[in-house]
Amino acid sequence: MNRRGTHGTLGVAVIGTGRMGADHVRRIDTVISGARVTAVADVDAERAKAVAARVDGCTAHTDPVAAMAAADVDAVLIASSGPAHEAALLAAFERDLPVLCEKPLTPDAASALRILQAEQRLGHRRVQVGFMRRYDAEHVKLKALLESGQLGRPLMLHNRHRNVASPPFFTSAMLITDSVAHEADSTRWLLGHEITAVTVLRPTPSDNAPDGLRDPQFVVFETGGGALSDVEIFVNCGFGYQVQAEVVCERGTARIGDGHAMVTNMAGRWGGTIAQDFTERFADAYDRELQAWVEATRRGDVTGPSVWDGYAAAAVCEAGVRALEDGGRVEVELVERPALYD
Ligand code: NAD
Ligand code: ISE
Repeated sequence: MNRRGTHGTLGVAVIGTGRMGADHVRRIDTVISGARVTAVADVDAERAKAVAARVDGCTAHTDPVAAMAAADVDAVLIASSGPAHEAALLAAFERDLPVLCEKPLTPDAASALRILQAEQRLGHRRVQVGFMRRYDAEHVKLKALLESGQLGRPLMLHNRHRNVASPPFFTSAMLITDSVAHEADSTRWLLGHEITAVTVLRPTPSDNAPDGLRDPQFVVFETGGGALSDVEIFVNCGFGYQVQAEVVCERGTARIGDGHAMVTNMAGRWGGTIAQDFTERFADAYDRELQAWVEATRRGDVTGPSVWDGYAAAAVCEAGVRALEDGGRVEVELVERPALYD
């Protein structure tokens, strides 16, 4: 069914008006075309009201279900905290509303599997998961190069994922479930194989990490194609936000994320600047991600990272958390991939 809404544009209910939710509301309102925010919901009533007040005709709610039932809502964008995603997804499924769900789909494999089963009961795909790296120009270029076969078969992928500082609620497990979730997806997507096992090595924590936080960590993914993918995750590096990847193939290598868009020479030094957070580094990717979702939804289609991708990433992260806690290598357990996601 095409969804163009009563005013010719897609009416979107945004669930969760924190950092990402508020940024997505701004994006829909002022950057992308074909959609408008008609309702927002946040358990923090003041936050919801403040965000709604910036958008003409937008209503504010504390209950996500009330926002989905509000006038002129054709689709839902879920940007609440990870543990709240399952309830919001199931509520959207009850109304058969198209969804863009921020990563992680859900924080663990069991709840992600429940979403996979619920979408199968609907009988059609309804969800695009917010793995925005798939819309980042450098990642798209790297994927195309790998698919061209020019470099030969990928042997190793080296990833570096650094944040300036972690939020106060961050736990050692969240370095995997909230941060490395991105590499779980980008590894599967770039290499075209499922991740089969995870090992997590734990260097002595940085003195700059909050007490008790295991930061940094070094994660190794084994993949079904035989290639290895390693991830340095360091969420209190202090100096900037960096997401870099280098793939080593049989006939060459390719590297992205160095941020050398502009190099300056001044006073006997050369250099550039480093982005300070994801909203800066991935601004264009989020714009393209949302525009793609709106366009697909308006023509009655669902594209991009699927519930299967969200479930697979959750299963990889769950194995990663066990590897972090117990040490050693943990195999990833996946159910059989349903035909809906072929
Ligand atoms: P945040 O804490 O700033 O915002 C979350 C908001 O959700 C808060 O305002 C909170 O009150 C609200 N909330 C919590 N439970 C709710 C519920 N049951 N119903 C309605 N609202 C509820 O967090 P954030 O950084 O904006 O992250 C939100 C989501 O976006 C998370 O899933 C996170 O992993 C994801 N995220 C993605 C990226 C990315 O690069 N793609 C970056 C940051 C965050
Ligand atoms: C955050 O939730 C994100 O998704 C960012 O992209 C990531 O860099 C960060 O580590 C996460 O906490």
